[in-house]
Amino acid sequence: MNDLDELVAQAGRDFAAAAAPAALEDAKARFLGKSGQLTELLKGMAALPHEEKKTRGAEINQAKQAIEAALAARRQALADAELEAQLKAEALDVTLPGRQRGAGGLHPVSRTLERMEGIFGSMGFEVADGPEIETDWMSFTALNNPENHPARSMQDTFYVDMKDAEGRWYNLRPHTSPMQVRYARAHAAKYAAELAAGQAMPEIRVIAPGRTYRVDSDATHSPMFHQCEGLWIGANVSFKDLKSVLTDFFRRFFESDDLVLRFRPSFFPFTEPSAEVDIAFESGPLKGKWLEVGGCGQVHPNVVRNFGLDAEQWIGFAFGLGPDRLTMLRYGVNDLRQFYDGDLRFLSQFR
Ligand code: FA5
Repeated sequence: MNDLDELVAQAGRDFAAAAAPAALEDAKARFLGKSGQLTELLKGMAALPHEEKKTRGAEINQAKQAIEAALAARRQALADAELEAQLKAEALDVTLPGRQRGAGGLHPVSRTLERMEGIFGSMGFEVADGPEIETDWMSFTALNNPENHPARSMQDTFYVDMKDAEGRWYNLRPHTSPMQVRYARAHAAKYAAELAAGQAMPEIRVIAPGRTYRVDSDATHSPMFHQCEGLWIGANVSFKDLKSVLTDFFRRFFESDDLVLRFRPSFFPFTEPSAEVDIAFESGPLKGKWLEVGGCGQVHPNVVRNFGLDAEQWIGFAFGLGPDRLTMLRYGVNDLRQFYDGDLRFLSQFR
């Protein structure tokens, strides 16, 4: 074996011994690099006599090609091995059962809201929607709250660091009652025109469900909760009508003709007389305990005037119900904050 054959054989062994691409490149440098063994042989040719140069040059070139071919083959082998290892590591087991895409469902409180809209809709109530950021005037003043009424205090209400053009602070509405004012004011001119044209006395029959906010947090209060406002006002809508609408609503909501409601005398600046409505839990850990589910009453004449309507002509009632609490009662849940914890183990029970 001449020196070149030996060199080619050595390169073959070194390349075979290289277990990773980096080691292979090191081995390549030892033969084909700037000071590699083959490169040195090529450099040494300069000293050879002219005749020898030809044959020796051809031999060295042949050896170089053989080394390059061995290098390319080893590179390919290493790349193939790496790919195979990767494929093995990421292998798909097609015999495994497929991952199911979990079916979503409506949030239990959304179900309650839909149910409420359905029942009130069947009683002829329209559904209105309005802003969650309100002015102090809409949330309080228009609803006959005296300037220093405690309901305006920071303890109840989240204020927003922003004033309207008239310098009134904005707040996250603490109840849906501003919607009474918004809805009535939006339609007052139309009603006045109808009356002026000699048409029959119109009426407002509307509910306004939506999110509300208060600085509150315990088992029956959350800082973000829902209310469903209701307003029925017209020629002579009485407190008796209020009681029968709410009784009918709750009996249908809970699918129970024997449901007992408790109307408790109460105070709201925007209604007179006013009441709070309680319902007892029929199941769950709080069975038999009363839970307040809403406030209601005959709309105060000052509020009717803020609607832009004639308080002598327009008489009726309003209510504000708590859909989160109705959901607690319906499913026997004892802490409404669970509705907003985002725990799918809890929420998926209501799918
Ligand atoms: C009011 O908010 C009045 N605007 C209701 C009203 C409307 C009265 C129209 C008269 C005429 P109250 O603060 O009681 O009233 O709230 C009404 C209902 O909202 C409560 O009965 C309760 O069911 C629910 N509620 C109040 N605060 C929370 C809270 N932090 N978390 C969950 N539900 C609440």
